[in-house]
Amino acid sequence: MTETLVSRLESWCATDLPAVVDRRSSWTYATLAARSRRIAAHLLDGAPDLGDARVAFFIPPGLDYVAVLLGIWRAGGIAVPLAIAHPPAELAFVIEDCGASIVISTPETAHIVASAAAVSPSPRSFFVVRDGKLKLLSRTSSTAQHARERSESAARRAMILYTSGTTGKPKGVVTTHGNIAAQIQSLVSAWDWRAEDRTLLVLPLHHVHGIINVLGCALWSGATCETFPRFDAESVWERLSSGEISVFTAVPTIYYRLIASWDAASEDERRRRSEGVRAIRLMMSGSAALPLRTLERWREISSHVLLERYGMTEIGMALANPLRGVRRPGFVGQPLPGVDVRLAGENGDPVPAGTPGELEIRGAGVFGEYWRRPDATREAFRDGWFRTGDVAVVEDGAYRLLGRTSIDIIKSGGHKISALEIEDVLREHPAIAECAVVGVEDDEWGQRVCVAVELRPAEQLTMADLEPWARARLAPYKIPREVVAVPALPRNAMGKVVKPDVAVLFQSKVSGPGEGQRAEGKGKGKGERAKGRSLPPP
Ligand code: MLC
Ligand code: AMP
Repeated sequence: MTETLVSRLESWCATDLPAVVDRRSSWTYATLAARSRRIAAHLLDGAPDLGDARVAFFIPPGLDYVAVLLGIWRAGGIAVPLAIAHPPAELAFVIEDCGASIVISTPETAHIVASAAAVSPSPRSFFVVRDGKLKLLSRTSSTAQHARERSESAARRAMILYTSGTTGKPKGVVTTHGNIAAQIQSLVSAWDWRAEDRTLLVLPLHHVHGIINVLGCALWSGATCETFPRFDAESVWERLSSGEISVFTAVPTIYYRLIASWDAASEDERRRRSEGVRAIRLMMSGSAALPLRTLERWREISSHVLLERYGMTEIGMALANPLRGVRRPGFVGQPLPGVDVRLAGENGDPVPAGTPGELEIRGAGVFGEYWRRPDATREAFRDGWFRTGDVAVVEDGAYRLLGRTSIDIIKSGGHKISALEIEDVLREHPAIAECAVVGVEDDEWGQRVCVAVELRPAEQLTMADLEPWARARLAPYKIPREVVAVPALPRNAMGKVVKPDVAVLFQSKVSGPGEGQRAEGKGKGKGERAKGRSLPPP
């Protein structure tokens, strides 16, 4: 029988190894397993199986998150982790789209989730969790409606993660227990995870980077996962330099922040940090392109050459620089174990070496479907290969990413963002007649979200006006950091907005007053801020 994360967890229960460390305590594998069993029993309420019921949960990283995740799987449910940073409007979309019949939060966050869940009239049960104990707050449906044989078999759906695409609203990526096991096993083998490892989780737990690369690999291996409620450079440095951490992975923005914190520290403190961090055996970066400058500064500070790898919500990880051997700056290495990779041209045929093509992926870790989106699922595959939408080239045997096929996909702080989704929301603003959202290169964030707007007659719009309005509707990382008003958006002969020309508005110097109004957001990290200008009407 194929192993799953739950069966692996059982195998560590006989040890007294710590599985999860959070702000409250250190919890052994045996305790974690016991808590997850109790949660499963509570969710089942006497029924044999949850029958693939979707269980959405809004829990910060820590024991309760992990126990709930495993409890859902033990009970035969599909886990849908909600993003802690999201406003109720975005949470409501996910809860509704996945058709969650059970929602779980902490007592402290119950009001946020309750207001999100209340938006839809669908019947559901609402629990809060504390120290591995569930308490029912309200129930308008029977939890276990479709009872059937209980199992965590490889083919069974396990998790739905929401990801932005080119179609506006996020889509639910469904992975099975088998997909998750394959994604984790590939990394455990490539990066030599073992029970003696101790990792630091500073990433959010609604993305594969945090769930698979950190938590999943640690639990699979009997290692220890120290969780942080959220990223904070000073406390992360404290742990990284403690000599107790062996594996660390993060997005480039986090390394940027750690470098800024090191730069701001006293000379003694810098020395202490630099010496302490050397004890780590493996430091990795991914989810967005690692700028050369960040890689080099980190090498000077820590003596580590960051291992850069490439992945995606739909596939887990696909390409990586080697654990041992030369890590080439600017490259994402070679296929990970169990992953087939090819580069395809527009007609779908593989391209010759040295020619750029779209990255396509095959393997046991690749997801099977977008939740209730058969058309989107069909379009995502070509001859059994998953089309990533990323363009790459192979040079001297290693892959180098060149960009994306869609300009409407933005990566900011490691989060994938759909420009179209933001535009749909912004068009609801009373001052905005039309808008175009673009990602503009940024040292700290990779890309920052910017918007050009055509205003309604006699309207004005500054970032100060837009920010609070957007904050109520969009996750913080989707909020535009700069807005520029133009008489007319640049369009081609077909009337389609020309996004590269929009991006230029934010990269060029101010060309004079009266050509458009602009206001900058509070985004940090760009030494030389671009000044905007207006385009003349076409
Ligand atoms: C937040 N801010 C931003 C921003 N996000 N500014 C510009 N662009 C953005 N994207 C601003 C806020 O408004 C706020 O400003 C300040 O930064 C702090 O905000 P925050 O929400 O507290 O952010 P912070 O905690 O600092 O978050 C930064 C971060 C976070 C890098 C820790 O974004 C993060 O955890 N990113 C990782 C995402 C991830 O895990 N991706 C993996 C996807 S999976 P002010 O002025 O109010 O202070 C994947 C596959 C793969 O990609 O390959 O791994
Ligand atoms: P997500 O959909 O959030 O899982 O993000 C996946 C996307 O992140 C990929 O399609 C890439 O565009 C991007 N990505 C991941 N790793 C890297 C990397 N090392 N370099 C550049 N882009 C990356």
